Amino acid sequence: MFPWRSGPSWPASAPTPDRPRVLALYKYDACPYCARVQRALERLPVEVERRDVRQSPEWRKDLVARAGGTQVPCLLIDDYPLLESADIVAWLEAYAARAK
Ligand SMILES: N[C@@H](CCC(=O)N[C@@H](CS)C(=O)NCC(=O)O)C(=O)O
Repeated sequence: MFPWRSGPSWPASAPTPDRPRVLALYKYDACPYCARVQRALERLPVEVERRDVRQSPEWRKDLVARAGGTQVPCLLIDDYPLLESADIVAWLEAYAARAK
């Protein structure tokens, strides 16, 4: 009836958050959208490797290769690059909830 209220907010092509995944966050500290994701990670019991694209040109190159651009934050879920901080936080919340 209200399709926009049902289902996840992230792209349907993203891996589902219902089982263990390998996670990495491409970010840099001056980015407010990255800070939003990092704040969520402070309260969620989720292990995420941090990959700072300003501290490491290698991680920046890796981000471009995987996501096709330099936008951060980008959450790598297994091999899938999820963009948009709101979608990333929603996905991480669902991922944290799966373990409960
Ligand atoms: N709507 C995006 C905005 C992300 C964004 O604008 N990130 C900036 C850094 S604060 C960025 O990556 N700019 C470089 C680029 O887009 O290539 C979100 O909420 O994640």
